[in-house]
Amino acid sequence: MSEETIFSKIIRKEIPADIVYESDNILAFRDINPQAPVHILIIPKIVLPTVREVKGSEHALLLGEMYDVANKIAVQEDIAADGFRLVVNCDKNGGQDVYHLHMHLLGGRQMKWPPG
Ligand code: DGP
Repeated sequence: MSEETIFSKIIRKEIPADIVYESDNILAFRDINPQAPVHILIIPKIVLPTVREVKGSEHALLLGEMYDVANKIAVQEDIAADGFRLVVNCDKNGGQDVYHLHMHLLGGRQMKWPPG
């Protein structure tokens, strides 16, 4: 997969971001347009444009690491005890704007259901 988005530039540190976590496979940084007191994007360093490109047989460890990172950051940001929300938008109806797979970690306030 080679489709580049702004997130590829953030991974390569060509544009700045407020990075809160980095490993060989994952980067996490604060969303530029936060929808909650804590709003962090957790992304794989490989380009998977949407959830539809995710294959359990190939990406299970990577997805597992994304959840591990979400839990780690939730503790780091002091939102683990009260709870938080993880969101992955997919394509037009899902409200996806950036076509590089990302998990939103949202917390620090009461979330509503159903989401908008
Ligand atoms: P989505 O709608 O699920 O594709 O979410 C994309 C998110 O990415 C959106 O909440 C805003 C955020 N975003 C877009 N461009 C940038 C950027 O250049 N820097 C940072 N930190 N966040 C960005």
